[in-house]
Amino acid sequence: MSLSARDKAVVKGFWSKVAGEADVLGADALYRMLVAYPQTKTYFAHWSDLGPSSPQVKKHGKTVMSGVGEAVAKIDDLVGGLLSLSELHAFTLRVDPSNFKLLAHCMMVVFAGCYPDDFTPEVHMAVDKFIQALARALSEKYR
Ligand code: HNI
Repeated sequence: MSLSARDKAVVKGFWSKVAGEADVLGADALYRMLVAYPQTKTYFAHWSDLGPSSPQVKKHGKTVMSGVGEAVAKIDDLVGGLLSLSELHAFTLRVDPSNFKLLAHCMMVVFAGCYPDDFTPEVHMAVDKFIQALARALSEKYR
């Protein structure tokens, strides 16, 4: 399921609206993932605090969203653009790729909750396609 030119334009338009809030959105999505899918906490066992106001969750939420912003910029070649990030998750961090879908879902929930007017069904579809493509690109180096 590749992104059409229209999908890409919709994703870029939505991202330009939310990018200013990306740090908070990322922390929200990350915290939601840790609570709703507690098995994901295993990767962050070295953090002292996994709560909603944890500085580590906030900082990492920002980091993850900078990765998403980078992916928006590289939307025409997600696999190439995210290769080193994929290598990092596959070989160094050893994150099971099924977790990418869990975080992607949490991002969708946060987008919908924070931007009920902008997150129309059309935006939902395009952003979902994009974020699934991002998850696939991140899984690229696993085999
Ligand atoms: Ni992820 C580090 C981006 C999903 C666990 N992750 C990063 C970094 C970026 C990033 C950027 C920092 C890289 C660096 O230091 O060079 N991660 C992303 C993106 C997604 C994602 C864009 C999906 C949308 N990561 C996940 C998931 C998990 C995950 C689903 C586990 C459940 N990531 C990690 C861990 C680190 C990490 C663990 C290292 C964090 C640390 O500081 O210890």
